[in-house]
Amino acid sequence: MSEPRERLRIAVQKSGRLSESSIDLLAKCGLKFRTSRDKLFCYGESLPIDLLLVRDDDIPGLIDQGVCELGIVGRNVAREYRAGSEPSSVTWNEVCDLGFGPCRLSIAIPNEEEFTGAQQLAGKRIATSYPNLLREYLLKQGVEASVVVLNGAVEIAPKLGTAEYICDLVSSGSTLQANQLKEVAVMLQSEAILIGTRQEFVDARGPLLDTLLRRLEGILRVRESKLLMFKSARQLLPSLLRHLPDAELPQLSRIDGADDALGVQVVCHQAITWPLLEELKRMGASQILVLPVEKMLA
Ligand code: PRT
Ligand code: ZN
Repeated sequence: MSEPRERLRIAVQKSGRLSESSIDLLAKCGLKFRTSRDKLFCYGESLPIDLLLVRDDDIPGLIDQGVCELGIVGRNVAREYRAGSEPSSVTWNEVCDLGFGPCRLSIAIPNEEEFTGAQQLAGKRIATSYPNLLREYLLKQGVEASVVVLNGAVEIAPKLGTAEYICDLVSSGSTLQANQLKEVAVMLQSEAILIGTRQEFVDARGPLLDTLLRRLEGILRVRESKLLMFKSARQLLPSLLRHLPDAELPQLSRIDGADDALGVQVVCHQAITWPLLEELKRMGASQILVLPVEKMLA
C-alpha cells in the first residue's frame, strides 16, 4: 500500500455522455476547479481534491495503478474491466450509484427472428465491445457462441454479415430500431457509479474523503427529497404519517388559538405526487406545502 497523498484525485470522463453530469455533481459537492491548459487536469481550489479528465475505459486501470483514488464510470465499464482482470489486481470497489447515465447492456437480434431463449445464441457470432461480460454471460447460460470484438458501430455488424447477433448498450432503443434489431435479453442494468480504492486505503485518507462522501450522500439523498408541511388535528397525525413515502421523524409545533391542531414539518425521501397530496387532504390535512430541499447534512 502506497502512502496516501495530501490531495485526493478523482478520474472523470473527459468528453462523453458522463462528463457534464460528473462535473456538475462534484460542483454541487462544493468543489471548484482551475483547469490546466491541456484540459487533462483540474486543480481543486476549494478543497485539496483534483480531477483527471480521461477516457472512461482508462478510469478503473488508473485507480489500480494508484494514479487516483476515485473515479466516475458507467457500471458497464467497471464490470467489463473487472471481468477481464485477475481478481487480485483490482484494487477498487463500487462505492455508490450516482443516478445518471442510465442504460442497459443487452443482446439484440434481427427483428424478423423469433427469440426462444438463451439456447438460441449457441453457435452464433455475437458482436460486442464487452467481450468479457458477454463471455461470462454465455458461460452462465451454458451456451457456446463466438464473440466478435468490435470497438464501435456494433449495431451494423448483422447487416455487414460479420455477426448474427449483437450485445451492446441500449438506452432509448432507437439505435436498435434504426438497424432493424430488437432487444431480447438484458445482461446488465447500468448507470454512472463512483468507484474507489478499497476500504483499508479509504480509511487512510481520513477526513477529506469522508467530507466528500458525506456531501455526495447528502446530494444523492436530497435529489428526490422534499420538505412537506401541513396542519392536522392531533388524532389524525398517526394515519397521515403512515401515508408518507420514506419519511423522517416529523417536527411538530403547536398552533396558537387551536388547541387540537398541530403544524407538521417532515422530510420525505421519495417523490410526493399530486394523488398523494389529494389523499392527505381527504384524510384531514390542510394548508399543505411541498418545498424543495437544497442541501442536507445527516
Ligand atoms: O471517449 P470515451 O471512451 O471516454 O467515451 P465512450 O465513447 O466510450 O463512451 P460514451 O461517452 O458514449 O458513454 C459513456 C457511458 O455512458 C457509457 O459507458 C454508459 O455507461 C453510459 N451510457 C448511457 C451510454 C448510453 N447511455 C448509450 N446509449 N453509452 C453509450 N450509449 C450508446 C450505445 O452504445 C448505442 O450505440 O448509444 C447507443 C444506443 O442508444 P439508444 O438511445 O439509441 O438506445
Ligand atoms: Zn470509452
